[in-house]
Amino acid sequence: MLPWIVLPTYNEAENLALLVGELQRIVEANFVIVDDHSPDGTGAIADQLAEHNQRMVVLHRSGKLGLGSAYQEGFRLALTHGATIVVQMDADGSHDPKLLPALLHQAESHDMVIASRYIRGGSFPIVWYRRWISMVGNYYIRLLLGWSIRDWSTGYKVWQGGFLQRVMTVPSNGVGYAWLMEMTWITRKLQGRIIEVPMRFQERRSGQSKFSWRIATEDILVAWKLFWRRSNL
Ligand SMILES: Nc1nc2c(ncn2[C@@H]2O[C@H](COP(=O)(O)OP(=O)(O)O)[C@@H](O)[C@H]2O)c(=O)[nH]1
Ligand SMILES: [Mg+2]
Repeated sequence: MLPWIVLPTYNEAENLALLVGELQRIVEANFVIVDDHSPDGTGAIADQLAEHNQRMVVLHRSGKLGLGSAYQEGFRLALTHGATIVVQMDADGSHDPKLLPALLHQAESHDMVIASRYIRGGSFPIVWYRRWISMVGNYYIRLLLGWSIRDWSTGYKVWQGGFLQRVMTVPSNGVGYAWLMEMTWITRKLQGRIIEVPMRFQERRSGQSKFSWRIATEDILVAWKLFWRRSNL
């Protein structure tokens, strides 16, 4: 069974085709692109790509509904098709496709594989204030939710389909980036087998980040909610 790669997009017109091309050279896979009616026409580019690839499905949503909710829809679709391995990655070129074979290899013996910026060998060479926000934010999440995970907020992960199905049945709070951390928290509570693999994060290839203070606030609030939930799933 081929892996399913889920790519959420919002204004990634200049990045999407390049990324899909790179991925196709590296792995044979099914694709789900979840586009939130990007004003820059990313949705139409996704449709063109899908015309030439029978293994690609494009989900068009009515508007910008959040990164976490885009992943949830993409994951559900992949799982409905019986996915045994599901890949989660950004569509802006920050997550290196060349790392994917190593992540897939680890997914043979783990339920969730984290591409991690914060273990030895990982790095995060982006503009200083974003690096600072991520490092401080991640430190704060580790204080609340646990030291055993080094990178709580990465968006590059590989899941075993059966385990992901279980994780998806647990109610979650986050609809934005906070959901990334929440999935890791649920995985730990379900005693999933987790491994972190070092990743050299790259600056996005083109376009602008959708990160905002509203998203950061959601992260902080959800981290506290999870802290108070403790072991209650
Ligand atoms: N479908 C969808 N994709 C999103 C949304 N917000 C961000 N993305 C995508 O999620 C990925 C990560 O977003 P990005 O702006 O690069 O965040 P950053 O890496 O934290 O700066 C990119 O592929 C975005 O296009 C959203 O609301 N809906
Ligand atoms: Mg990015």
